[in-house]
Amino acid sequence: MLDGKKTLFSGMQATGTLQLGNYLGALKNWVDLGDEYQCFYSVVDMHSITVRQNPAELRKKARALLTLYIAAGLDPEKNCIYYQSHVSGHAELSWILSCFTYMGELNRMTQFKDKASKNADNINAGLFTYPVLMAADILLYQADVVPVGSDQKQHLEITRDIAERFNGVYGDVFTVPEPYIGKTGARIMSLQDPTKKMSKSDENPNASIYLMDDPDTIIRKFKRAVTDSDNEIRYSEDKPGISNLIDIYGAATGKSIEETEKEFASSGYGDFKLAVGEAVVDLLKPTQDRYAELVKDKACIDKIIKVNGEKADYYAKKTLRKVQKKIGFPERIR
Ligand code: ATP
Ligand code: LTN
Repeated sequence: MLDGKKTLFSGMQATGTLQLGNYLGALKNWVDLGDEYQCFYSVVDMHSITVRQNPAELRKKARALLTLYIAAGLDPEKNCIYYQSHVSGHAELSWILSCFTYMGELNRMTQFKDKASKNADNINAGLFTYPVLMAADILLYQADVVPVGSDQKQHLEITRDIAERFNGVYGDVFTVPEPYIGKTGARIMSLQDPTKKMSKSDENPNASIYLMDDPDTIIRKFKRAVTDSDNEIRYSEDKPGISNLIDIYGAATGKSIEETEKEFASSGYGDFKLAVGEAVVDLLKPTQDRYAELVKDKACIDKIIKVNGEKADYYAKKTLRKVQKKIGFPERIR
């Protein structure tokens, strides 16, 4: 709760080109939920450097991501869309919260284990304490709700534990946030290995649909999607490829699993894959068109970055000062 309004916070790392899972699992819900809350959407570039980044590329990807938030339908007048690195409160609160987080808790994080195994030559302390920075992001804005894909559920649980632990010592300082995980699209799987989640850092470009893929590429990737050898469009654990396509179709069109199974009861895989591809092309087109327009207006994006960065900083400072006072840091002399 901030200024008497329920607050929503979420963010994405500027680690690559957004893929369909980011859109269906997160971004789409941000747009759908936004009206009810005071919203903060961050490009979490400080999280991105837990994996080595090329500086020029990081800058480019961060700006593209911020522009894409707006292109997807987030209004920068109503929502605070900003770079995490422009608000120093994230790092300051993260340090404080790290003193309220246990090594044992961080050791259990599956994303850490996963990323550490993929980056064996750079298992840095930031990768390990990543969830503390994420907790700081959320608690800094007193967020009530955090829309994310289901892979982030564990990070939300640790955020809640840290907030409750801190509140237990110092009184009601932080709002304890709830995750919002959509009913459809919360875990989109790779098109090449449907037992793995679709991820922007996947090396195989055919495994993911990127938000900026053109229609032909999208259709081609769906045609090549790995499925099983029978020809029945049915949602089932032993049919992960087809079940993933049914999920995608449902999330893109709003149709339930049953409706989709019925619609394609007498179709084969070829027809179904084409229909899924066409639904995704239609879903992404408005965002792609708006993005192409927005990138042309450099001054407008620059202004959004400046104004919203200052707004986020104002709210972050409010919480930070409260926390510092509770802890016993000396007051500033003005
Ligand atoms: P990386 O490959 O760099 O780990 P990622 O593609 O997994 O990146 P993140 O930046 O970690 O994406 O996630 C941004 C948001 O998208 C989060 O809310 C996350 O839960 C959601 N998300 C990521 N992948 C998927 C997916 N396959 N299905 C549904 N939601 C997803
Ligand atoms: N950890 C998330 C990105 C992230 C985030 C956040 C999401 C960082 N801070 C705060 C929601 C709220 C990820 O890897 N997808």
